[in-house]
Order: sequence, then C-alpha cells, then structure tokens
Amino acid sequence: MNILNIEKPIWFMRQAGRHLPEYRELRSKKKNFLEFCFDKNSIVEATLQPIKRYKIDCAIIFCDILIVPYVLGQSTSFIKGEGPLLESLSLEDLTNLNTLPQKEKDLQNTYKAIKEVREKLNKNKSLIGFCGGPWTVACYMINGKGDGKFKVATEKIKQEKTLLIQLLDKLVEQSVEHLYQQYVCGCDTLMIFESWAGLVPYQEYKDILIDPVNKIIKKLQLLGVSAPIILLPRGINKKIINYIEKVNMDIISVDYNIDIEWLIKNLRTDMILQGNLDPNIINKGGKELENAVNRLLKNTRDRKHIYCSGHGLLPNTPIKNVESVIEIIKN
Ligand code: 1CP
Repeated sequence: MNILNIEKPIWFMRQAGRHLPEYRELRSKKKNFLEFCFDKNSIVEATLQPIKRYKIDCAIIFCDILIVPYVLGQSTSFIKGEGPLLESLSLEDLTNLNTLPQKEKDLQNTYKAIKEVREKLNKNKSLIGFCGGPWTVACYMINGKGDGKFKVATEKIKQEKTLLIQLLDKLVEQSVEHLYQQYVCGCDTLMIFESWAGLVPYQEYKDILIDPVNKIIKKLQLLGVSAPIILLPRGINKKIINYIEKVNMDIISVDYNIDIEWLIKNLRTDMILQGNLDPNIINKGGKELENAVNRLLKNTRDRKHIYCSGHGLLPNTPIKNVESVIEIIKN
C-alpha cells in the first residue's frame, strides 16, 4: 500500500542498518559493504528487520545512493569507519561513463530482493524505493569521498557548469532507470535523497537542484509510474518554500533544522509533509524526546503528515527511544 493510503504513517530514515544489533550481526557475515548490499538474502533480511522489531508502516529497501556511480563503472568502495571512497576521475571522464553490464547484473539482485520483500511484507505496509538526488550523487563522484563540504564539487558550479550539467543529466537518466525498476518490482513509494542540497548557492537552484529533479519526476510520470514521490532537500532552511513551489514532488521531507510550525504557517495547506523529528533528540530520549514528539503531533494535527525522523537515525540510538516515539504517535 503506498504511503499516502496509510492513515498515520510512521517510519524512520536509516531505520535499517546502523542502530540495530540484528543488522550488525547480519552485516558481520559479509566482508565488505558492497558484497552485502548486492546479496539478495541480506537485502531482504536487512529491509525487513526494522519491520519485525517496530510497529512501523514502511520498509525502505536496503541499498545505497552510491550504487549509481558503481554501476556507471566509477570504482566505489566503503571503508570501515570512514565511509565511501570513489575513484578519482575528472569531470569530463565522469560525464563519459556508461553503465557496465557486469555491474548492472549486481543490481538485478536488488530488484529480485524487492520482489521477495513485497511478497513477505504485509499488504498494508508501504515499501519505499530510493535514489540520491543528482546533485548529491555528483558531489560524491566529483569529490571522491564524503567530507560534508564537497568543496571540489561546489567549485565546479562556477568553473565547469556545462560539464557539471552534463553529469547531472546522466545521473537523471540513471536515477529514472533505477527508480523505475524498483517501482516495477514492487516499491509503491519512491524517495529522492538530496542530502547535500544545502551546499548549492540560491541563484543556482534552478540548474543544479530543481531542473534535474523535475526531469526525473516527469520521466517517471511518462513511464506511467503512479507511486508518490518523496523529496528530501536537506539543509536548505527557509529556501524550502521556494523549492516546494518549483518542484513537482508529492511529499516534501522536512529536515530537523526547519521549524515545522513556521513552515506550516507559511505553506499552502495541500502540501504533504514528512519529518521532522531530530535524530539527535531521538538518540537522547527522555522528556525532551516526549516533548518533541508531542510538539510535532500538535503542529501537524490538522493535516496529513508522515511521521519520520528529519534525517538518519544515529548508530547509537537506543531501541527503547525509537519505540517510545512510535508509542506516543500511535496513541
Ligand atoms: O558497512 C556499513 O554498514 C556501511 C554503512 C552504510 C549503510 C548501512 C552505508 C554507507 N550505506 C548504508 C545503507 C543506506 N544508505 C540506506 C538503507 C538502509 C537504512 O535504512 O539505513 C539508505 C537509505 C542510504 C542512503 C544514503 N547513503 C544517503 C542519503 C541519506 C542521508 O543519510 O543523507 C547518503 C548521503 C549515503 C552515502 C553513504 N553511504 C554510506 C555512508 C556511510 C554514507 C554517508 C557518507 C557521508 O557521511 O558523506
């Protein structure tokens, strides 16, 4: 069932992996992350683990936004304790990459896993497929690693914008293909993580953030995809109002730096929001967490809202804190 048809949906970003002991146990059976990420049985199990543990309404397929550069043939690895590391290539070389059939075969396991998860998952629960926003994926491809600043990538906006847009266009095509396959295999809701939107200067929003994502949405519509599309433009603060006006997503995911009370007051009432619980507060728990959840419930009581964290759960988040968020919202 897609997320919009669930009465009061609740899930957490990065609910699979990281904070769950059963995930760490499962993960320890495979040497490296990519091996795990393309193993059908591991994907099925990791995707379903949070659903088995918590009374949540959505499963998000276990994958990563960086499988797109991997499939394009940019050598990609995940270093324990450090994160992703991508082969150093010039922007021109990146724009000339083409899907490698051998690597595409790995992705077939993800699609097979989606079919199996859909069979195993209760029909009343949503299955979310996802990809990274073109800009966010380009940040990692150009920079080679995640350092939170992506200076090399942001400089390209000024220095080599034409080439950068060519790369974004390539990523649009790849993202459409990947999201479409996830949809065909059983994902009823799709999400685009534009995690590094906040690094783009406002005057460049149209070319770097808005047009590429709109192209993805438009192409999916032309392919007959009816799944609602959730978009997370992380870190753009008050510019989110303008962004929402220009981008054709169905649901806007609101990060935890945005004051949702302010947003609701300043936004048209028919826009569906998701978020925006602070993962740091979920991590801390106690009275502060209780207050935060109650504040969110109060602010969203007159509208359709998808209850979710404003960004990924932290690796050391206690299980009982996640349970207490669900408990307060469900009751
Ligand atoms: O060995 C391991 O277990 C590696 C840790 C890990 C995991 C569990 C990585 C490497 N990716 C994932 C899975 C993942 N990634 C999921 C599905 C499972 C879940 O629910 O946790 C999802 C939805 C993602 C999405 C993702 N990957 C984003 C977008 C969301 C966000 O957090 O902003 C981003 C930016 C990535 C890149 C990435 N992959 C892995 C890491 C450590 C990172 C972040 C690198 C950085 O800090 O810049």
